[in-house]
Amino acid sequence: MNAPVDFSLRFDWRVEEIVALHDQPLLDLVAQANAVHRRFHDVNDVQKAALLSIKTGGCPEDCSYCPQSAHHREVKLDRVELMETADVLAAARTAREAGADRFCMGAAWRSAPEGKRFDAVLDMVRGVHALGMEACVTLGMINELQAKRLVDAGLTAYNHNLDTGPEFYGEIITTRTYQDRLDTLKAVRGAGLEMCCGGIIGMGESVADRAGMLQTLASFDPHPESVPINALVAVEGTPLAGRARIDPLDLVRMIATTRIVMPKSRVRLSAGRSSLSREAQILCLVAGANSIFYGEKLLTTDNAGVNADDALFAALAAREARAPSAS
Ligand code: SAM
Ligand code: DTB
Ligand code: SF4
Repeated sequence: MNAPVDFSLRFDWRVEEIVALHDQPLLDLVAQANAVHRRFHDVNDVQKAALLSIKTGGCPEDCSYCPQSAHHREVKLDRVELMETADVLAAARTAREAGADRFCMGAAWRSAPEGKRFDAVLDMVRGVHALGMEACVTLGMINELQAKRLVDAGLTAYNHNLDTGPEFYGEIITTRTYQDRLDTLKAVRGAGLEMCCGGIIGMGESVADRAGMLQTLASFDPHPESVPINALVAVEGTPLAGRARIDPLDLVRMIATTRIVMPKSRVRLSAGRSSLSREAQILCLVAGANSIFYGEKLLTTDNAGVNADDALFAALAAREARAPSAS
């Protein structure tokens, strides 16, 4: 017999409960996640979020997965200082024309700077907002005053990932703590911004670590409005370069579990999509993902590509009625 599906919004999930959900037979897990998804969302509404790196490389943090860390000198990456606002807005316009609903801007900073550069980011946010798109930024740590200024400029959401569970975190990043991340998230919520917060799988963490991250995320009341789930893109020159790609079905399990513990959130199938087949991506959508990064590039690495994505959306659409064939 199938277990009854729990549709309640809970903020008190225990790690063991999340592990048990995650590890159940795959078809039970996907069926539950899909039932929760249908209860809370229109399953045909898949958000397209465009992503642009507005300041690239040279970051003082030592995140092991990240090609933009200045600690990883072997990575082949050109540093680019903060882009001109006009160029950012031209990219936003192109993304809107291609069908993106949200425009996300990422900067390789440990924390958002004060002064001219922050003012420039505020201008970018104002411009994206004026285009009628949702605006999201990820600038590293911010305080509540900066968060409030971003709200006034028309920002929809702030992205700041926990990346992994609290116990594994120290294996991946040593230059800032889990608590630093939580403090920024508090500033984000305190200012009334939507919270975009998720993490990465495939860095060598256990299922309990993945569940630990979901438990922390699901303890926010309300839950983060969006939850990006990234599969590690193992970039040459980073300490995680040698890591094998995760099994796509591990991503399906992670997405399904995320959907069940945070029923109302937008779950974003994020980095790593370019190595998934069309069918694996569709399985992720069946398991509760309802947003993707759309565009040729993520921040510094290749994304799935607009042509492949247009084909993906075409495959998802209703089929035109066809005349019966003569043969
Ligand atoms: N510097 C800011 C910060 O860390 O908050 C913003 C940019 S940072 C690149 C945003 C997120 O991208 C990280 O928190 C991480 O989850 C994700 N990310 C970075 N490199 C990645 C990789 N190689 N594979 C998968 N996700 C990655
Ligand atoms: C998120 O969770 N994933 C995006 C976005 N938020 C900023 C970034 C993915 C980066 C992948 C590696 C790269 O392209 O540099
Ligand atoms: Fe810097 Fe963000 Fe990359 Fe960490 S993830 S090295 S903070 S750009």
